Amino acid sequence: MAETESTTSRRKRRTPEEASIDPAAQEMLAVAEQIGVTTAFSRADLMAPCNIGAVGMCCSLCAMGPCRLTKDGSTGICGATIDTVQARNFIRSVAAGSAAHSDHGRDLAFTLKAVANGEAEGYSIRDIAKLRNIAAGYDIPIEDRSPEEIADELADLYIAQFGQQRGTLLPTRRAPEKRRKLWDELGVTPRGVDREVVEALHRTHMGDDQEFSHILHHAVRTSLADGWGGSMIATDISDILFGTPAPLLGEANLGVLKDDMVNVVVHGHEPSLSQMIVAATQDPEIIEYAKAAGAEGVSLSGICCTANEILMRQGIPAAGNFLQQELAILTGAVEAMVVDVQCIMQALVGLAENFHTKIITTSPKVHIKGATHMEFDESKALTIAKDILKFAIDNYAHRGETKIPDYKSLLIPGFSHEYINYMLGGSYRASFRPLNDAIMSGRIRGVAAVVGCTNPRVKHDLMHTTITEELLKEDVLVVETGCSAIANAKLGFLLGDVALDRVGPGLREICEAVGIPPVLHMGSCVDNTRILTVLTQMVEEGGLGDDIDQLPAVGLAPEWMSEKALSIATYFVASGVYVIMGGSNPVEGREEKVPDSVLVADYMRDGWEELYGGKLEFLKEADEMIRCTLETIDRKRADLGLPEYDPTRFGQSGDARMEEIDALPIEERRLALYGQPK
Ligand code: XCC
Repeated sequence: MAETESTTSRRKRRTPEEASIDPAAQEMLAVAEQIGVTTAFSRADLMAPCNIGAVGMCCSLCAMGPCRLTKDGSTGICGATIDTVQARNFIRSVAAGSAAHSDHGRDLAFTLKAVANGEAEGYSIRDIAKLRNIAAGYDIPIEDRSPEEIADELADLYIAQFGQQRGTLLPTRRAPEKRRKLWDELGVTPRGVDREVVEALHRTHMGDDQEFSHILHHAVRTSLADGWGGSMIATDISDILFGTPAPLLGEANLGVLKDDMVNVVVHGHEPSLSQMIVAATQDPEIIEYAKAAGAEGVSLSGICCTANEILMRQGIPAAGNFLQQELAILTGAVEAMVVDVQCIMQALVGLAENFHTKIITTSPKVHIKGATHMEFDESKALTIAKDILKFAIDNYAHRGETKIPDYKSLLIPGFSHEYINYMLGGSYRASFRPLNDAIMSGRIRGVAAVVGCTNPRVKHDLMHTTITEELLKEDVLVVETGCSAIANAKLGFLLGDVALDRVGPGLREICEAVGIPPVLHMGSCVDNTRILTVLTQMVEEGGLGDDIDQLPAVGLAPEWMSEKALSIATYFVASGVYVIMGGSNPVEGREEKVPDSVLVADYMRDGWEELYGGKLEFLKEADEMIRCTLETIDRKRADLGLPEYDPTRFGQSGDARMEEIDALPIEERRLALYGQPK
């Protein structure tokens, strides 16, 4: 039955405690209730997802439809089967996700070009060593050349990757050799970023590709153009221009907003403008301007991946993850929310009308009706950043009552793959050897990447934190990006001493020896490419097989919601990783098998595993995700001939053990230390 006003209004509304585990979010949801405004949480309660669209069985690709395929054997007016329709919808999502990440990379390549030519106000090349390393990897001459000359050539090479028509997308050469050969044999090596995205759209136009596995074959190629293309380019250039992250102290959650300062929240994904806003907040002219307006200064914080970009590099606090964008406005303390691209809810503008908050759009690609548009232009980036801050400061006088939740947590972000390499071996012995050795000995059972969005269809932050907590107890090292990292930061998992009491004995020893938290925050969503690089370096270090699919590693996106997440999942699968997605499965819904047919969901699990050694699976419950993660890690350990995981073998050394011994009476202490009374 179609959803109507009367059926929606009868749906159960969750209490704030049922909607989120985060007390700051709960407080703001209660405020929303009190003042009678909606949020994504309450709108999700009121609107049931379309049960045909949710499982990819609605085809709206031509005007004979939309055709709703509801039962096995049904077809669209053109005869398209459920398999074909689901695969078409899936690849279109992958293409959109790949396009979003890659267009972000393209814009950064243009910024690099402008910086190299002195045409970008306020920017400079911050990481010359990374620039030289990357350029040398592409055979760009680096000796006796200025950073600008090298950057100019690298920018041209990267810009060309988007429009390249034939050949091989260059960053793919960073994948393990065996993997590259496999991609070549299977015909999925991406040629050019734009070409793969365009072909995905062409293939799904009415009357084109109609064999679901053939459509999905190109979905893989399109996703690889993202992970080993556009996203990797974005990460490289962000590091070159804004600095490669290294650990620093940061804060997360809505409590980072300040009562006595002008609060500017940057939200979206691209670091170009937000980095300039960071610089502008330090400008004496801006500080004076804020003081003249009666504030103590300007306090900058972030939401979503823009937050991660400036948190990782400058320690600018994260006000929250995706589902907290509206909640930040509900505090009444935000003078301006400055948005760029991706994950920005249109509802922000309507909500902000209840407060003094100004929503400022800055990208030529993203306008929102009712928002103030102040377009970003790299040639006068610093001037624009200052104009935005002055606009926010002028708005401080209009602030009414504020309700800032008193919750914030410390975290240590900044684990770029370069830093992980350095921290494991130091300046002269930088290497992944200690990590591989720890996995081979069983101190670390395996590695899990817990990444991705938050989604109001599930309890906010709960899946991310439950899965992370359980995997840490099982001695699994967790790496994170995106909104998942912010979720776990709130519980202290990204802070060594807080988290170490909650991890298994072997992992604890390693974290204490190396001096790291058990959850490594590796950045924004485009920075999932850092995880690809880490996996590749683990393979190249030796002892854990000769390709990524042999590593005891699993990827999880338990609260995913965006099309970008599907692209990321697909390129990880094609790189050899078992990927578990939570929430809804966009290719399920068929209950019986038509004879001789394969379910699309089964194909993504079993068919892709046969081809790539990685597989994609949609699981509903956290327990199931944890079980499947551990089973896969243990199976891969066994396949590598590594000792079976046994936590009782470890935990006899390390800080915790020393503290226990120190607390003993002297005789017992000697016994514990030397095995006999002395
Ligand atoms: Fe968006 Fe990157 Fe998802 Fe968060 S995790 S909701 S995509 S901000 Ni990428």
